[in-house]
Amino acid sequence: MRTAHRTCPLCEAVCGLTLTIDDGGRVTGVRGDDADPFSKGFICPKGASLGRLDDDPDRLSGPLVRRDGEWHEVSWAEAFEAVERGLAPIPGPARALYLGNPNAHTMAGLLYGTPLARSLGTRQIYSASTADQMPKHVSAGLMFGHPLTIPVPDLDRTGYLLMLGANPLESNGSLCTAPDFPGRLKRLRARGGRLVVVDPRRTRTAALADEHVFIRPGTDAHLLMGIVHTLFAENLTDVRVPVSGLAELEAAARDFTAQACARVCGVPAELVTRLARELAAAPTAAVYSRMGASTVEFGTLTQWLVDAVNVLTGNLDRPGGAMFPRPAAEGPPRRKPYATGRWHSRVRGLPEANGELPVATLAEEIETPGEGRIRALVTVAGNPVLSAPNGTRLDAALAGLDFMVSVDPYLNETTRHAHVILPPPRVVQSAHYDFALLGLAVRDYARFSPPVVPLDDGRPAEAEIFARLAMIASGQGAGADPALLDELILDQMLRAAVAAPGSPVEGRDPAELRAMLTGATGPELRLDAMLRLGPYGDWGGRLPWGGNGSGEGMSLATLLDNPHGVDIGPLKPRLPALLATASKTVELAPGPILADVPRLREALGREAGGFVLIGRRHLRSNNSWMHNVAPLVGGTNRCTLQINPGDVARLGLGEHAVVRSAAGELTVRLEPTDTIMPGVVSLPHGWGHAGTAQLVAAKNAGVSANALTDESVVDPLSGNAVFNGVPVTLSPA
Ligand SMILES: Nc1nc2c(c(=O)[nH]1)N[C@H]1C(S)=C(S)[C@@H](COP(=O)(O)OP(=O)(O)OC[C@H]3O[C@@H](n4cnc5c(=O)[nH]c(N)nc54)[C@H](O)[C@@H]3O)O[C@H]1N2
Ligand SMILES: Nc1nc2c(c(=O)[nH]1)N[C@H]1C(S)=C(S)[C@@H](COP(=O)(O)OP(=O)(O)OC[C@H]3O[C@@H](n4cnc5c(=O)[nH]c(N)nc54)[C@H](O)[C@@H]3O)O[C@H]1N2
Ligand code: SF4
Ligand SMILES: [Mo]
Repeated sequence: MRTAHRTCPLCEAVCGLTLTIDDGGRVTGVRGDDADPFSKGFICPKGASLGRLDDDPDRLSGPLVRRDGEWHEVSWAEAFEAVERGLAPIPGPARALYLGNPNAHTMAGLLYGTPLARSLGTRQIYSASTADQMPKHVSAGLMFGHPLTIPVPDLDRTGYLLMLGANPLESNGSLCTAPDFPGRLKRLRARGGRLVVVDPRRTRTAALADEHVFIRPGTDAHLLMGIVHTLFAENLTDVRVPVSGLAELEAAARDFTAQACARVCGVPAELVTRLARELAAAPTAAVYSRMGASTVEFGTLTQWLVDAVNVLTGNLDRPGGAMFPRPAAEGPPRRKPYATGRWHSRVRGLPEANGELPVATLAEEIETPGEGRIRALVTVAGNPVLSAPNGTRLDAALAGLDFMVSVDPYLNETTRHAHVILPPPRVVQSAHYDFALLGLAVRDYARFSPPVVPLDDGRPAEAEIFARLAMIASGQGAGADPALLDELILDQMLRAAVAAPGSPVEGRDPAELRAMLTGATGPELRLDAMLRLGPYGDWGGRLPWGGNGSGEGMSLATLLDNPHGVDIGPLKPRLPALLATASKTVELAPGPILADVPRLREALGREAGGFVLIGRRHLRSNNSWMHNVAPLVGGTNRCTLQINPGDVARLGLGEHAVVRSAAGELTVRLEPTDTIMPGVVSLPHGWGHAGTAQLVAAKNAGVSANALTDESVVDPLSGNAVFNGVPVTLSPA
């Protein structure tokens, strides 16, 4: 028996865990790491089940190859050869890549996703981002110049938090890395701050708030426009950062009076004006929104308005407001201003964003004949059959591919269509650094976890699987040495750094820098380089990393010496230096966004009628892939349709109902509850388990919400899927 420390990879809260490991390398106990300066011992039921997840007997222990409908266990060498045979005959433009959500939590996904995408030689790149937060990337790109320049609410210091479409008591937070989010919200209230939650359901987060506001799904942009209108109309604006487009924003908001907006949202007009006044009057305030206000038909407009309100109330980039983290492994600044639509999807002509096409168009890109039709697909850590809009259609499309390879620990609804499945090693056998999430954290903080248990003989790390796939895709063959790819990438990184004017290593010799790097593997060497080049790095970073006066710069060795993590301190103002827009100001009225405002204006005239569907998350679940861990399924974690009891009575429904949308129909079990607005129904996603090798999940199959969501409707600016506010009809089963 021994203990080991590791960051939890299961959600965005990056909690430190202390694991008990037995002699066989099994995880026998998990608790929160009290010595972690950021999470301070916090843990949730998912983190506590990490051992069960790690030990799940249904996880694949080695690669599988499908021949004539039968699965065969093969060696790793045979599996990579099968990938080469399958991929080589298919030309680049007919290949596609889908990267799922856990790639945001693995070093492999963040370090090799882009090299793999490039080596496939295609523009058919997809990810879970267009089923999630792409509207935020697009609004941040257009307003601040970089799609990752995303402000987070300064949770620990703010005096007023307006939260729209987020439920951190279940999700533990998203695009806002904050271990023990519930505790931080309670402390906000305890210090006299105010929390207002806007949600069509009275969630656990809403129950904890000072005020909960029901809103008709999909109408947050109207609510926020009403607030912007009021701020201008009542002279409440207090802009403290350099901006462009202030007058254009005021003009855009002119028709959106509190009365006009309130009608659409189903909220009282007095509330819209009061929220505007409270935000303006609060000593510090932040507006924060997530999934519920992103995966909607006005997703990008909503995300833009969130930050526009933060600017107008003087709260952007100030302590207690909405601030920009400064992560230790921050990359070099962007040079070219941000733009979307540099190319368009082949079938529907949807714009590229961040180099990706919308997952809502993936099925038709596979089905539709013609040049550039997708014939081969690589998926890594994704289950789009359950997570993409109209997953039913995608399920059928995947069955028609010439070749598919999936990197995933499970044979599931998506990977069953693959010809080759390559399972990554266990969580505890992988090193961990949160390249993405630490850039969204409410404190500047860094933590690296080396593997807790060594790899089994002959088993590749996930980074090596990625590197091998990339080398096969670029024609170097199944036998190429993956270390060569890491050296190539390191060389490019160091060359760019020494050539960049003002970089801490400007003019130095890349070979000399390469010789200084330490790390046991390619990913660790690359992390070391990024830390040393970063803002606190020992190659000339301008701040002491720990604020402890040591003056020592950050490197991989620093993090290995501090296994519980390093607290760098509270967020600090970063504007205007961070801005990468052409004007070097915050763009309050970017052209593409203004061009979408008429659509919002037209919707002012809409009459509410009929039912709309929204989603739901549960603390003991995670999208589609934790339903095979017995302690996490059952109880309240069930696939039911929440509906207001008044609607049940009015429609004469029984225990089940048939739900129909433009895309499909389902028979679902009802859960009447007055926590949901009349006219709104809520179904969690990620259920509908079928055709998998997961025994527990099969017994708790449920139905897939994405049999109802409609892939033909997207947020036009980002191409993002619309999961909330889907029109449906209900009838007795
Ligand atoms: N336990 C658990 N944690 C998770 C996940 C999980 O599945 N389970 N998933 C992870 C992932 S991938 C993500 S992206 C994050 C998401 O993190 P969050 O966004 O915090 O999570 P959700 O529970 O989806 O919260 C969305 C809320 O929006 C509400 N809503 C729906 N439609 C609307 C609308 O039109 N307007 C408004 N104002 N509200 C609306 C819903 O009722 C819901 O309460 O969670 C992550 N963490
Ligand atoms: N209706 C509806 N649909 C939704 C949502 C919603 O709220 N409502 N939410 C959307 C959101 S926010 C998201 S992010 C997407 C998620 O969409 P996806 O990412 O496509 O789906 P997940 O269910 O997260 O699938 C994750 C997969 O990764 C595998 N996996 C887990 N860990 C690892 C690992 O370390 N390495 C590898 N290689 N594989 C791993 C799991 O076995 C699983 O197959 O779903 C979206 N879909
Ligand atoms: S809150 Fe998230 S990071 Fe923390 S223990 Fe739970 S799943 Fe892991
Ligand atoms: Mo997500």
